[in-house]
Amino acid sequence: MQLIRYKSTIGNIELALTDGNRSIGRFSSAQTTLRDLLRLPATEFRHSLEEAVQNGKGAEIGTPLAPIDGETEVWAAGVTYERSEVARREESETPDIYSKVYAAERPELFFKANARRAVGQDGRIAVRADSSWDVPEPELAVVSNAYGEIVGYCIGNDVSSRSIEGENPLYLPQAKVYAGSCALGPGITPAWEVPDPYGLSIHMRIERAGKQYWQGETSTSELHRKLDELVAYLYREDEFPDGAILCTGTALVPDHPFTLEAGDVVHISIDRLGSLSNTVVRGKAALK
Ligand code: DO4
Ligand code: MG
Repeated sequence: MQLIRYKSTIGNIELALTDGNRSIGRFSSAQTTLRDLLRLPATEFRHSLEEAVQNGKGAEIGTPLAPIDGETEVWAAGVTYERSEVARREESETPDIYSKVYAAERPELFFKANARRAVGQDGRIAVRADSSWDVPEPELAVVSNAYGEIVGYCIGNDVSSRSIEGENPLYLPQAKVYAGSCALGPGITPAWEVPDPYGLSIHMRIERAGKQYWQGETSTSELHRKLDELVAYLYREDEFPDGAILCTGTALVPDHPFTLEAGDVVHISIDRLGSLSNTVVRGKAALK
């Protein structure tokens, strides 16, 4: 089951529960938002979804949207897989900060996006016009409510500039946060339907000019941190009244000289969470 946000044929933004493509549940109020649900404790969140399934199927699903609204924030963790630690050391003039943070008790967490910036299934993602080395980062994203409880999971793409990050780690916000840098989707799979989040395979395929150009696979079993520990650090000294979506780091980093190009299509799939596909454009003007 997935909690999907979509635009209906008459232009309303609605939520539905699906089994992939078909609606299998609807909320009693068409005005229910994800933010409303993320303000609930986990037990009530579950009850709302179960009640929506009891209400029976809803209207046909329209255009999919990113599963985020209101003031929910997207954050991301860095250097949580060995592959990421090695790749950052290779690209950086200050390699030891990456080995230190990989081993440290405190994780690296950074702000990534908000609802306005995130795109969903089939939305366009972007590489910066002023960057020369760009990659997608397929990540398991953890959805937590206002109380810091993990209520679901989705796929996240932490699209990043490696040339800007590699030049100086203080440029991280510019390498990570810009128009078109975040994709989420296809929907939110409830936490109780993912009994082992440390046993999910993650697959990424990049298509260029209609042909497969790069592909790789990994598993969340390689994750060097615990998901509840990452979420606990995020909520330690901050509040998220509309919940948060935390991308938990990448283990798939295409080797140099791979760089994303306009027209590439990035397909990410994660066990139990479905798949997320996005086409790449260069520069914010191309997103309009
Ligand atoms: O330290 C830079 C960010 C690393 C990152 O985004 C990742 O490991 O996924
Ligand atoms: Mg990342």
